[in-house]
Amino acid sequence: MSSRLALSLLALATAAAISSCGSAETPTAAAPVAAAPATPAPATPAAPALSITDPWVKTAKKGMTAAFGTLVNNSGADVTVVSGTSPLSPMIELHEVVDKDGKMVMQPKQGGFVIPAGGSHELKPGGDHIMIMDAKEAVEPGAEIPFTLTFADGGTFEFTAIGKDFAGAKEDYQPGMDMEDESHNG
Ligand SMILES: [Cu+2]
Repeated sequence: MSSRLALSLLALATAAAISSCGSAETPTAAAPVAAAPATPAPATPAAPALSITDPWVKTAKKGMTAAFGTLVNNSGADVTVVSGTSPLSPMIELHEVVDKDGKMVMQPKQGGFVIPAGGSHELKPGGDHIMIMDAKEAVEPGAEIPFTLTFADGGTFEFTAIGKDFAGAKEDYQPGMDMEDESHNG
């Protein structure tokens, strides 16, 4: 082997060593974030037209009692509630309280409860209420009583009202009070 050739080989080896050391740098750029799987947005059902705030039922023995709460209309159109049902009683009516010759009496509300678009309608002792005419069992504090309201357009709304003691209203929803005679005949 000539000395020239040996030098050339050494030069090649040296160059190779330099170049392999020169690129020891590791990539620091963060790996691109994997694109999130293209999951379609969950199908959100249209918000129900109606909701109710703090629904409750006056505790009672069997017989008459009433349900209250604030009906809230989440839609852009008026909602009219025309009837209601509940497993508690086969007879549910929508009532209002009116002043008849200075006496507060309750009676079925003609046309039902109208909840204005984007507004609310309060059901409260002494005012509009969901009348339970013939409860088949006692309503205890904390009881959960399901109700279904039906709209004029045939739609329905279900909620659960909670049994609650209440003694602050002028009217009494127990049978035997004089208001019953006036308001529940036919
Ligand atoms: Cu009533």
